[in-house]
Amino acid sequence: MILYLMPGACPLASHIALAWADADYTVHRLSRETVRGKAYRQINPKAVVPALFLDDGNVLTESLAILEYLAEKYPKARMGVQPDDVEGRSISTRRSPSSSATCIWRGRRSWCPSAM
Ligand SMILES: N[C@@H](CCC(=O)N[C@@H](CS)C(=O)NCC(=O)O)C(=O)O
Repeated sequence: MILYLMPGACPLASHIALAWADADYTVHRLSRETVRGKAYRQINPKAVVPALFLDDGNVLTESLAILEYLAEKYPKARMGVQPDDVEGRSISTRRSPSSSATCIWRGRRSWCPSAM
C-alpha cells in the first residue's frame, strides 16, 4: 500500500494506524502544490490527502474510511474495538473523524511528530 500525505496534516491518523497495524506500506510525502496538481488528481480527484493506494489498484480516501478499512483488515491490532454500551460507541464514533484533524489547530502544527 502507498499512503499519500502532507507532513503535519490530517493523514497522520492513517499513518499511525498503518504503523500500529505493522502493515506493509510506503509513504509518499507531497507538498501542498503537488497535492493540488494534475498528477495527484489522478489518484484523488478531490486533491486532498490522505489517499491510500491499495495493492489491488483501488484508492481509498477520507480518513475515517481508511481507518475503518485498516481496523477491519488488521484485526490483531485491535484498532476497531468498540465499547460494549451504546453511549460509549456514540462517543467513539464522534471522536473518530476529529481525531484525524487533532494535529491541526487553526492551521498551526501542534503535536504532530515531524517524522510523520
Ligand atoms: N475529510 C477529509 C479531509 C481531507 C483534507 O482536507 N485534507 C487536507 C489536509 S488535512 C488537504 O489535503 N488539503 C489540501 C490543501 O490544503 O491544498 C479526510 O479526513 O480525509
